[in-house]
Amino acid sequence: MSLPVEALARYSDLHPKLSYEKFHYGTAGFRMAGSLLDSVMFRVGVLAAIRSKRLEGKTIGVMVTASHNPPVDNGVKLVDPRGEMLEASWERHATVLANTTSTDEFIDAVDKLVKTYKINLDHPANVLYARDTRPSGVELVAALEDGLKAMGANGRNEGVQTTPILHYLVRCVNTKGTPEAYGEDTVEGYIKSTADAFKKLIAGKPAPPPLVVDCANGVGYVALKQFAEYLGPAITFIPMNNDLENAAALNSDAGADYVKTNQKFPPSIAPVLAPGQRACSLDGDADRLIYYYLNSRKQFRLLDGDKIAALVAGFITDLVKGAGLEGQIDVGLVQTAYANGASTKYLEKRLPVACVPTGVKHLHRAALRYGVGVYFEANGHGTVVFSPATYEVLASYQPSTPTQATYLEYLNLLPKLINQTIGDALSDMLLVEAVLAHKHYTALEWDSIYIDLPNRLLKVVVPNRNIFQTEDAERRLVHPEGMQKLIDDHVKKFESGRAFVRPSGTENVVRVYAEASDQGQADQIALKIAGIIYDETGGDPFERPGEFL
Ligand code: G16
Repeated sequence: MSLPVEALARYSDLHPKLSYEKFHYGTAGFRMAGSLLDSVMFRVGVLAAIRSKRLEGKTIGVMVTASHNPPVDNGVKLVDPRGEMLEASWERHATVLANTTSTDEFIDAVDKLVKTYKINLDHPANVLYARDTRPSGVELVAALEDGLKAMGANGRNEGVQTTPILHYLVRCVNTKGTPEAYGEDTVEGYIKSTADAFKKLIAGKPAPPPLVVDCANGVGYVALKQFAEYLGPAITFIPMNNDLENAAALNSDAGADYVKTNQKFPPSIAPVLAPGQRACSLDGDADRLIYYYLNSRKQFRLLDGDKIAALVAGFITDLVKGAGLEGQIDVGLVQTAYANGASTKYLEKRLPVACVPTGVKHLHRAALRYGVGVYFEANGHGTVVFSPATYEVLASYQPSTPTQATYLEYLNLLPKLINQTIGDALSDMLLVEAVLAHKHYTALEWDSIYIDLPNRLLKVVVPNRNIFQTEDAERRLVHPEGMQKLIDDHVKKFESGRAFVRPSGTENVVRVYAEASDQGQADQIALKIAGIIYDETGGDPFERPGEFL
């Protein structure tokens, strides 16, 4: 079969590129105002089909979401056959195709891609896709489908789903009938197997107290309802921010990003929490999870991705030791520069810790190097991955005592509870609740594992964020020249001061992170650096004047 040039041209003409727009496949795919993405979606459809053919018909996933971004934004990312993020080298191809300026140029670029990889177009193309609750998703999915039609690809539309469910389904479809079969390739199958593993893991433990879940007015609420059905009395949820009718409500004064960035309760949650009661927030596509609670002094306390990582890594390390598998299974942790310095200090004393650039794909890759790799970004993205060697050890190990056998049983349940393709806020939430039940921890006890250094996160709108280039896992700037020295000179004036600047991959801003021994100092560092960026680039230090973001 040759490239279907006529169909490509016909469909491509229906989705012309806006001449002024520059697209970039960033941290989490393409992401910007939904109204600008029509041509991108069509081209992503074509690219997904080509990638599938390249992989001899393996199913490729496409998720239409802008996650934590405001409701007017939308986005799209591709998922590789194992449910992981698109291979890095193909991100460049996505960017190239999205930026071709005419149908002819687009078809030439597609042709070049096919020839470069010597892709046999006779292979079938299979693409599984879903979208979040954003209204713009409807038309964008239609554009994506035109891309699939142009290539004669088979599409499987999963409708409105969370991002982690899409990733899971892709892996299940591709491993079906193989020794690596990951599970039943249905949403129901996923929910049921995850819920079953949770119920087994907490059998005999005190039932967790009712949990307030902020659904960010997004698709996470749909999945939470499904989970609740299968979990029955094992755990009770109090869903909040579950308005799916009002599109403008998505992520508005709600959700994991709101809580983490503002370091405060979503306004709707504060009045319903009793002191000590835990609550958690999902984000717009339910792949981030942040916990928090009200302490006895009626203050907000954050339990972010770092605290989740410490809790989970500690639990797994205990299980490995308890089962007598120390030395046979190595547990490691992966963080980014955003990890609170206190968490890194605490964790480094207990297990190997790696630091990588922001973006799930980087953390995931690094975590695969361990027997059990735990990774969490401070913003609540994360999961645990088990290596093939670990699966083998768990399957063949003969425990010597009943206690070891019990720990082994718990270890064997974890891979069934955890979505290993990408972090799922909901399965992560069940994991946290199971660990807390095992450890008999209250929110306060969990919080006390280590004490966070006060910190501040700001965003600065700059004329061109692409001039910001980093090194050392984004901890230092190499460009604009001289800016890192200005930052260093300022930060060294503060005890325990640490700060870094990096361009966002999902928003048109530069992010500033600062931490120090007290909040006033962390704020001072962050503000000063925002000022430096402003002076050097002519940026706007605040997206909304006077407010920390
Ligand atoms: C995406 C990525 C995350 C990243 C976040 C913020 O999350 O998947 O790994 O931490 O963007 O990235 P940046 O600081 O580059 O904007 P999400 O939840 O928005 O898809």
